[in-house]
Amino acid sequence: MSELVSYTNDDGIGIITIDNPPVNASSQPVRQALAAILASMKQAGDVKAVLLRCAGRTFMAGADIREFDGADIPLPDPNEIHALLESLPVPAIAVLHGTVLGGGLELALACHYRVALRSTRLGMPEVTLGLLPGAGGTQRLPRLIGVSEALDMIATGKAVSADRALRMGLLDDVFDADLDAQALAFARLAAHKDVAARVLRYRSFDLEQGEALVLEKWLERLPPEDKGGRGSRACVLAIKMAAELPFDEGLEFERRSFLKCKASTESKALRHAFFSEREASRIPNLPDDLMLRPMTSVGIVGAGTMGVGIAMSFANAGMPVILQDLSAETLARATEAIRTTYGAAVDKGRISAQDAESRRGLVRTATDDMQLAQCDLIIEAAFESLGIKQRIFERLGKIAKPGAILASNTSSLDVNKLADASGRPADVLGMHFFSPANIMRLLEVVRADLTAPDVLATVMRLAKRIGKVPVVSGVCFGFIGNRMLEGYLREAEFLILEGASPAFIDEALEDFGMAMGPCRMIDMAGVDVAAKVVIEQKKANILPEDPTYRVVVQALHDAGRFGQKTACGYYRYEGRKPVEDTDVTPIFVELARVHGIQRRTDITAREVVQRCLYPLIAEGYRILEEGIAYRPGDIDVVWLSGYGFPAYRGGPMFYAQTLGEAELAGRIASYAETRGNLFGYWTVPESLQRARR
Ligand code: 3H9
Repeated sequence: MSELVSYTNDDGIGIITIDNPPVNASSQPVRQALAAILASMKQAGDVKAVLLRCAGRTFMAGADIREFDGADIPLPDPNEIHALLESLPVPAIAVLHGTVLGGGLELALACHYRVALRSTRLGMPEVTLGLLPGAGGTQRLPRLIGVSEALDMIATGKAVSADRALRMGLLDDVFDADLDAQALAFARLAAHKDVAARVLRYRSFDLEQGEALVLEKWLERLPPEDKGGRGSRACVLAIKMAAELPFDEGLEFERRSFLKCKASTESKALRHAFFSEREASRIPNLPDDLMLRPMTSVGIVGAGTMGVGIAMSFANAGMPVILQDLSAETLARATEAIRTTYGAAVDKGRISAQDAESRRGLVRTATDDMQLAQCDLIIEAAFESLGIKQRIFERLGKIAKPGAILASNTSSLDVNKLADASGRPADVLGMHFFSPANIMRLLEVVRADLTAPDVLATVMRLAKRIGKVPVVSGVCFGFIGNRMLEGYLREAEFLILEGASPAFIDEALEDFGMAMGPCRMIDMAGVDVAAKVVIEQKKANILPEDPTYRVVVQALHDAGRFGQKTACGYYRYEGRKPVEDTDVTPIFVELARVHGIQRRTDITAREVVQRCLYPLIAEGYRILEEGIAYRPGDIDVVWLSGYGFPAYRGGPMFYAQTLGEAELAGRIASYAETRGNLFGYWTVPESLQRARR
C-alpha cells in the first residue's frame, strides 16, 4: 500500500483514502496505487460496499495539471480506474468535501453513489485551462443531470453548491457534519444493493426535444478556436457526441479532443497563467522561520474613489477598516458611495441584505488621523502628488504604533522617497490597487529599497486574504504594469497621428484579444488621468526629448475631451456606448501637420498590434533585467489580471515565447530601421538581443 492511497476494511465496508496534499490531485502515483487497491479488492470480494474518500482539506481537485506538459497521460489512465470502479459488484460511494473539481468529479461520477458535506463545491473547470474534461466527464455528466445542466457546468467551468448538486441529481445525499460517520451509515444501507442501474456508462441517452438546438446555440455563441474558444467548443462537441455515439466511442472522442486541446498554445498559456498566479505570491530567499506581523485592523488615509474601493476590499473579507479624511463632506460622500455599491450588489442578488449590512458596518470613518494610531496597517490613498504624500508619510511615521506597516497606493511615485519621509523606511511599501479597487483583483506590492522582509511577506499574505492577486514590483516609474503600458499607449498615439482612427486601433487590439483597446480604455479611465501621468513623467524628468511624445492625449485634455465623463474623448458617447466622432479627426490632422508627420492610408491591423505590443513586451524584458520583477510569469499575471491581456495568450512574456525570442528581436530591430530609433523606442533589450545571437 502506498502512503498516497490507503485501504481499510471496516466490518465489511472497504474504505479507500487518498492523501496527496495539498489538493489530492490525481497524479500518476495516486492512480497507480488506486488501481492496485481496486484490483485486489475486487479479487478479494470481502466487502459489501466501498467508500472512496480523501484526507485533508478537499476531495480530489482534479488531475495533476503538471502532468499535462508531456505528450500523453502517464499510465494508468484514469479511464481504467473508472472502469474498475464501475465494474465492482458492490456499491462504490464517493465521499465528497472541499472542492470536487475536474478529474475529481469524474472519479466521483464513476462511483455508484455520491454523498457530500453541505459546504462542498463541485465543478468541471477544465475549460478555464483551455481543455475539456478528459476522463469521461463529458460522457457521464449529461447522462446523470441532462444536457442543459451539464453544458452549464462543463462549458462555463462554474462550480455548483452541494445543495444545487443534490437538486440536480448529481449527489445522492448531503450532510451538515460528521461526513465519515454519515457516509459509513449510508454505505451500510446501500450494501449489496444491485448497482447495475447506477453505472452511468450503461444509461441510455438521447437528446430531448430542444436540446439539439441548445447545443447549436452554444456553438454559435462561443468564440472561434483561435480566439480562446478551443476548449469551450471541444466541451460542447463532446457533450453532443455523448448523445450521438455509444459510450465507449464517446469516451474515445473526448480523449482525442482532450489531447488535441492539451497540446494547443491556448491551453499551455492558460496553464502557465494558473501556475504563474500562484507562484507570484512567493518571495524568493525569505528565511523559513520569518514571523509575519499581526494584521487585524486597517486604516486608510483619503476617502476618494480609491480609498472607498480599498475600504470595501477589506470589508468584503470581513476585516474592520477606518477610513480617514480631513473633510467630513468627503467622508459623507464615501459612506454614501459604499451604501450605494452594496445596495446594488444586493439588488443584483450577489450578496444578501444581511451581508451588505455587516460589510457596511465594518467601515468606520474618522476625520482625526489619531484614530489610525493603533492600526496594524495604514494605507495612504491621497491625491497623486509627491509633496502631499510625503507630508502624510512624515505624519504617519510619527503617529502609527511601532510595528505598524505603512503603505502607499501610489500608481507611479517613488516609494523610496515616501519611505524616507516616514522616518521608519523598513515599515514602508507600496500597495498599488487598481480601480475599481473593490473589484479589480490585481495588487502590485511595491518593495522599496529598505522594506523589511516581514513587511513584504505580511502584505502578500494579507493580499490573498482579501482575494487579491499580489505581484511584487521594485521601485520604478509606473512599476510593472503602468511602465509597460507607456510604450503601448505611445505607439497607439503615433498610429493616430499617422492616420489610423481610434476605432481602427481599438478593433485591431481587441481582435488580438485585449479586453479593451487603448483609446476606449483611456476614455474610460479619464483622458485627464492619462494626461496627468505624462505631466508626472515630466516632473520626474523621464520624458523622452521627442516633441511628438503623447501629444494626442494632451491635446484632447486641452480640448476638454476627458473621455466618458464628459461624453467625449477619443470617441463621443451615447450613454456608455462609444461612437466614432469626426469632430476629433481635425485635432489629429493638425497635430500631424504641426509635427511634420506624414499621414498614411496603408496602416494594417497587423501593424497596429505589432507596434503597440512589441514596445510593451520589450519593456517587460528590461523590467526583468533590472530586477524590478522576480519572474516573467509575474509580469504576465500583472497584465492578465490588471490590464485585460487575453488569458489564452498567457500574458506578454509568454506570448513572446510563442512568437520566438529571436524572431521578436528581429522584428523590433526591423521597426528600428523603418521607423528610426532616435529616442530609443525600438532598441532591442539586451536579454532579447542575446536570443538573436
Ligand atoms: C483535469 O482534471 C483534467 C481531467 O478532466 C482529465 C485528465 C485526463 N494540479 O489554488 P491554491 C496546487 S484538469 C496540480 O493556491 P486554494 C497549486 O498549484 C484539472 N497542482 O489553493 C498550489 O500549489 P503551490 C481540473 C494543483 O485553496 C496548491 O495546489 N482542476 C492543482 O486557493 C494550492 O492551490 C482544476 O482546474 C492541480 N489540479 O484553491 C482545479 N490544483 O502551493 C485547479 C491546485 O505549490 N485548482 N494545485 O503553489 C484550483 O482551482 C484551486 O487550486 C483549488 C484550491 C480551488 C483546488
